[in-house]
Amino acid sequence: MSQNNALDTVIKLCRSVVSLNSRNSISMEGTENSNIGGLFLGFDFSTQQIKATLINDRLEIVAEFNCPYETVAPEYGTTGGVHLDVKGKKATSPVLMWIKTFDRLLDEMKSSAIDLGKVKGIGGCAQQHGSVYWKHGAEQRLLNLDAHQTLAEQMIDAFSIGNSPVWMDASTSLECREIEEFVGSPQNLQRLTGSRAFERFTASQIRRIYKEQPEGVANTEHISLVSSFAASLLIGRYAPTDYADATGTNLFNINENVWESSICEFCGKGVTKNLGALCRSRTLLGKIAKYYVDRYGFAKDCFITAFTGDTCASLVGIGMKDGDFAISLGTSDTTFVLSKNPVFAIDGHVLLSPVEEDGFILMLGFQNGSKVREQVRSELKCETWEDFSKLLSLAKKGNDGFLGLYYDTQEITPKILGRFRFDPDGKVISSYPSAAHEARALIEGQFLAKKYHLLKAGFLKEFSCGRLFVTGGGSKNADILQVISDIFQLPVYSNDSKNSASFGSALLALPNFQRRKNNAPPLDGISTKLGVKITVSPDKTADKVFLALFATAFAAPTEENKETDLRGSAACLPTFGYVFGAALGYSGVYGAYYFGYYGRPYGYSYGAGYRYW
Ligand code: XUL
Repeated sequence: MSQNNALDTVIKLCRSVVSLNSRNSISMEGTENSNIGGLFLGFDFSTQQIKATLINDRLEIVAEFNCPYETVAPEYGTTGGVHLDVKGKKATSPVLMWIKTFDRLLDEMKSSAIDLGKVKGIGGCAQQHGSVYWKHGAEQRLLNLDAHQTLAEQMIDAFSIGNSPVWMDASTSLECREIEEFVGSPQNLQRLTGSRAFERFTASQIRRIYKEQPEGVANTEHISLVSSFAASLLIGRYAPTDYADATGTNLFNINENVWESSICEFCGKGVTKNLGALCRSRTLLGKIAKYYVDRYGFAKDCFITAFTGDTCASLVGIGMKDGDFAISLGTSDTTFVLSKNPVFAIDGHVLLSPVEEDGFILMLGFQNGSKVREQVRSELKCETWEDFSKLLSLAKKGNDGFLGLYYDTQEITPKILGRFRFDPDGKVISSYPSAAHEARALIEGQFLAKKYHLLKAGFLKEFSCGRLFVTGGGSKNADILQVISDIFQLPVYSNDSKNSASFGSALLALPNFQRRKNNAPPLDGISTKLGVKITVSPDKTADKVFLALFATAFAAPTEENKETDLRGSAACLPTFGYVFGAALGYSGVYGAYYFGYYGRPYGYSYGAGYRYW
């Protein structure tokens, strides 16, 4: 596609989103005439695109924009914004591609009917864990941005590492082990930073870059996360990293709220200094840089709130409260629970909440989310999700016992790669009796696995009283929501918007959401504002079917299969077959689970009457 065609596409895309919202909420003309007290803007620098949501002070969405990197900046040759070397497990994104796309998004906003001078505050979020390496002298450039040039033109030579590692990277297992050894054990690291070492987390990425790219490192004056990088562009100087996103690095001491300098320095000499300042989530960073006032017509007293991780912003965007739990269906899928208690499950993450200062997010990440769903959909020759849904409906709930686990790129939870199809006896098969079985095997497998890992992490009891939210692009598919509702046996709350992260970011720019001492943001009513409601309810008769399938899939290893029982973290897969009979019995009232981590099994049992099993 030529650049001009690409630009046209983006313009059409952006315009159509604006006009769509004009019809659905408040028209652009309406905005001009309705004496609105001000507008608030939220950005989401996500994996495949930058999104922006503009709201008014009644929390109504005025406009949404969406610029995909691949379309705006095809010359970088990414797939969905990422250079993915599946074999080497490396995943990076060009920093300048992000900046060029941001330039384009701002141009689009300026050429729409929106008066950017009315924007009173800007908040933002980004994909978590990625890191950006600024070259010596880069902050000077930020301080002296020239309104006659694009950001990309001015920042062309501002990065010491041109390709930033992103959260999809799985290539740093060695560095993860080194970091865990350095602090004594995975458990020690988790107690200190909220997570054991994960490949996608920033610490192991920095350590590898410091080993492999010494020249780039010598030229580095500052390291940002993607969120603080984006905020830096807007305030025209290095922005601090907010606590919530910092908890996704393995570098932040969650007990003392400081960079853990021992780990930082183990990853690379001078890293503590290069990471710079931290701030509490929702802190007001200061005014927008003059560049945006002169070039785009923003008001000079437009304020920027600290940017955060996308998970953190989206939980604000759907109004989640303590005890609630969410499944976010995006490029990756994530599950997260808001809790007042940190639960240190070895495969899970404890992040600091951006909402309440004494709150935590208990999170599990699943790398193979919508990309795999899209891939299988296209393999099954379904042009649309409606076609896929039709296929799904041709197979019964429980899929006659057929199940599949599809990990096209190395999975995070558990650490595994490959596609695994099972027949009702648990035998590995290469294909299913029908396309409908394949569609259902994929979707049921994805959510049964999530439930298993949430249980294993001990997060389930945390949300048993809360609401189950499903967000992200995939949440628009009612049939997928029904599978989730049936598997979890809970009503599902969702809404029509795919953009809870950028909406949440816009909320964070509102004065009463920003941090003032240790206030909590007023989340009451947010769910309703965003149209979040119960969209599907569980089919109670499906409970039994899924109990059986679940127990079959994730039953205890036996003497015969324990060598190949892959459910633990190091290598994990459900093993079927050997236990089929026992599983059906198990699915009644009593049960005992045994699962291993690093080859050390431990027991977990549920008694009679336990709600889920
Ligand atoms: C969360 C994670 C992903 C990215 C994607 O830990 O790795 O959800 O934040 O945006």
